[in-house]
This record gives sequence, C-alpha cells and structure tokens, in this order.
Amino acid sequence: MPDAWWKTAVVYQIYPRSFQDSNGDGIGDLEGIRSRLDYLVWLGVDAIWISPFYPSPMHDFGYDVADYCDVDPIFGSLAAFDRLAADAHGRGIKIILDLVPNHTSSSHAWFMESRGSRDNPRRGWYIWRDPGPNGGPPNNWISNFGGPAWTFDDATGQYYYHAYLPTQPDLNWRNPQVREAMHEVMRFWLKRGVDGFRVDVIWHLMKDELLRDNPPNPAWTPKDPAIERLLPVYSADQPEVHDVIAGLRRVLDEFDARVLIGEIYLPLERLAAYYGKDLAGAHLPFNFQLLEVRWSAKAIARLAETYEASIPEGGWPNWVLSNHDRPRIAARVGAAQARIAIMLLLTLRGTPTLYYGDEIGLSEVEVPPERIRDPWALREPDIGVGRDPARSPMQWDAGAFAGFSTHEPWLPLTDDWLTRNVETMRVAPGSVLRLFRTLLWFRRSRSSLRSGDWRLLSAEDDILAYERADSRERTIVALNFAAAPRQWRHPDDLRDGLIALSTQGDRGSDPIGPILNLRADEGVVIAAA
Ligand code: TEU
Ligand code: CA
Repeated sequence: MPDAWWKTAVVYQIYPRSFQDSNGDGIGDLEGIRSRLDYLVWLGVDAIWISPFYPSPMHDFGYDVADYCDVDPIFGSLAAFDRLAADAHGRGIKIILDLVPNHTSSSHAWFMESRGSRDNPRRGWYIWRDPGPNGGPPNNWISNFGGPAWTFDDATGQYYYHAYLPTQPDLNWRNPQVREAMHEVMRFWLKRGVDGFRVDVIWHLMKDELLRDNPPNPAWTPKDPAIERLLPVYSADQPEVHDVIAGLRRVLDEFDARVLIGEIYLPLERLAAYYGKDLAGAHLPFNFQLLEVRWSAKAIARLAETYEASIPEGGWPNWVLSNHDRPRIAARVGAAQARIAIMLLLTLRGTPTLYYGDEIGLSEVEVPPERIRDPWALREPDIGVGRDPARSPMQWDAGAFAGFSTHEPWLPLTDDWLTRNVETMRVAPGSVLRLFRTLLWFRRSRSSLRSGDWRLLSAEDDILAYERADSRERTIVALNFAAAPRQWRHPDDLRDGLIALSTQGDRGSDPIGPILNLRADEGVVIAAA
C-alpha cells in the first residue's frame, strides 16, 4: 500500500497577498500564483497551502471570512481558482486551502442575521450572553488581539464573543446547524478538487460552556507568545472539540486522498490528542515547536525525541520553521543557522511545511509605523510591528518591485532585494535557494528521508547528529549549531558513506575518516548504504 501522498509530500505555504501580483494593484492574487507554478515545480514542492482568499473586509487579511464559498475580487474569482487548481494538478501539485471555521467576519450574512434580533434563527450560531453582574462583559476572557474578548451590541443589549478582533465573532460549534453549514463549505471546495484543508485555530473551536472566569495570568506580558495568553482561556481544552474535528474528518473522508492539517498551538503533550481517537482526527496536527524552541543541538534533540515518543501508533509527524504569524527563521537564528534549519526541516521524519520566501532567506523587512498593516499591532502597539515583517512580498528578480508587481507592493521589500531574489540566487553558486532546491530533490531521491525511521545519534559539543533508515539505505545528518568548527566522531561503520551535500556548498568527495570535521554553522548529509 503506497504511503498517503501527504506523508511524503513537501508542503509550501503561500500567503496570497505577498506571492505574485498579476493585475498591478501591489497585492498578490490567484492568477499570480498560477503564473509561478513552473517555479514551484523547479523548486520541487508537492503541495501548496494557500492562506485565505475568500471575500473579506480584510481586517485580518482574509482570516475574517464574509463568504466561505467564493473568492474575494482582490484575489480574483472562482474561475481564476479553477484555472489555478487545474494547472497545479496538471503539474502534479496538490492544493490545500485554509479553512477558518472558528469565527466569521462580522460582515458575514450569518452574523448580520444573528445580530438582527434575540430571536433570530441564527442567534444561536454565535456566542451571545447578557452583561455580567456589574454590567460589563460576561467573564474575564481576553482577545488574542488585545482587550476583552466580548463586544457589546446595543441593538440587542447583549455581548458577543470573539477570540480575535471584534469583527471576527466566534461561531458556536455546540450548535449542530453551524457544524452542518461548515461541512457544506468543505464539500463545496472538495468537489472543486481541493486536496485538503489547513484548519485555522482548530483547538479553539469549543469554549467552556459555562464561560467560567479564567484565573488571571499576572505573569503574562504582551511580549509573551500570544498563545500563553490564550491557554487560560481554553485551558478546559474541551473534550468535545475532538468530536467536532472527527466530524470535519468524516466530511473529508467522503472524498479520496484528502488531508486535514490542524493549526494547534499547544504543548506537545496536548498536541497528540488531536490525531483523534483511532486516528480519526487531524492527519497532521501542526507541530510548531521549532518556532519556539531554544536554538541548540541539545534542545532540538530533546524536542525531536519527545515529539517522536508522543505520536500515537500510526500517526505521522510534521515540522515547520516559519509561517505568516511568526518572525521568519532567518530573523530568529540568522542566515548561517537558517541553512542548518533548512537541512533539519528537510531531513527530520515527517511532512515538512515550507513558508514562501524562506527559500531565498527572506528575513525581516523594516516596516515604518505608517505602513504597519497587522491588526494585532494596530490594536496593541506595545507588541511592535507585529506580523507584517514575515509577510513581505516574494522577491523574484532585480526588476521593478522585485518582479512582484508593477505597483508599489502592499508591504515593503527587504533592503537587499536587488540580490536576494529568485532569478539572481537561482544561478548564484552556494545560494540558499540552490541549497533548498538541492535538499528538496535529494530528499525526493532518498526513501530513508521520505519515510525512514529516525534515531538520535548524538547532541554533544553543539552537534546534532541523527540517522534516518529503512530497509534499503541509511542517511546520516550532522548539524553544527556552533559558530565555530567542531569535530564529530560518527559510528565507525560509516566508512562506506559519502558526504552527499553540505549547507556550505561543495565539500568535494573527501572520504570520511573516523572523525568528521564540521565547519562553523555547517551541516552535512551523509548517504550510507
Ligand atoms: O492564528 C491563530 C493563532 O493562535 C495566532 O493568532 C497566533 O497566536 C497569533 O497570530 C499571535 O502570534 C490563526 C491565523 O494563522 C492568524 O493569521 C489569524 O490572525 C488568527 O488565526 C485568527 O484567524
Ligand atoms: Ca493583484
């Protein structure tokens, strides 16, 4: 039985606003993505996950959906989506959409009806409550984007709940009509050939029905990861959430070979539950640990061992380095260690998700205060510029606006865009883009990397070494997390191995002695029989 495609695939996240503009408005769109499919084939990715492109007032850039079954004109049309899907499938690239079931936009027809009156049939589709005893919000829950998670609606004299912006009211997933309506949304896209969904904030879907106050978290400060703020709010980790996820999975399973990826910012010991009872939950509960881990050989060794041990029998791991909500890997660990990170991501066991732009080493753009667009930063200035620096336009060439658009892009380019772009780096020996592509194609050629076992070899002296093996071959990876040379004594029986590639370009075919000398910030992959 061949492995499910999503187990051996490499997923590539596209933030549609920032990938390629096709109509000169400075904002990326679906036609722009379609025009770059040949690049994605060249790079060697197997699936694209596209962040939301549905009709939206764009208060949270599409994560505030006003119509789940259409395309916002700024991104194109359903016909443009169908063309993109057909061309992607024609090139062997799968399409994964971003489903945002936790909340709608306050401009969604469902919410407009729900707020119409207390006895509207859709009143129970959202979470409405009378004011608390002191006339204020029903409890002390706070929004992920600052301020109370409750907004008062004068017309009907009640508060409604929102985990994010006041214009992102949470749906009430205890209501079977809400579940059925969202199942129909999934079927709409699955019938259009979509290969799966990344489900936004899937662990938030069920709230504590009694809306009990949460113990105030005095230790929390705005600089903490937002998730620390939310954990008390969802600390009940409602058991019913797994019924809801199993319901989403049943819809998916009405169609062949689809994947359900769950966005879940939870510690590893709680993440495993989202594979579901008898693996009937998410195929890939997103593992965000590399976004937060202390960047060292020992910490990552411990993380990988803990994660491997936490996955239920038959479950499949996944790893990610960056996304549209967090500073990019190159900004977190620097350019040299970002190469180590890429080799780590593409040689650990499980499905890797790449974030667009990481392959050209995009880091943080300077976003002047007047150009900040992230609603979270606009509501909570003390968190700084927010998420915009990780959402800057893709840089394609050294032409105007880096080939992203013929118009000033919606966010600035990086200062070094003249050299940090696909066309320039595609032919530059030793560029991070060429490393990325070589690793992707090497991974594709090695069954041990696509689906072999993982075994830690060592994590001493700043070197993380591990082995991937199956019945046919072994691949050894040795990563130097130090900015200084290090030596590594590998297992003696590696004498027949050869260094397949290094993060620092050609190492020649020097035979491997009993000691491997690694340069500062260097990682190597060794192909052994
Ligand atoms: O993010 C969920 C989530 O927890 C993040 O909001 C994260 O905690 C926050 O961005 C602070 O880092 C999803 C989407 O990825 C995010 O872009 C949306 O803003 C959010 O949900 C609401 O839909
Ligand atoms: Ca456009």
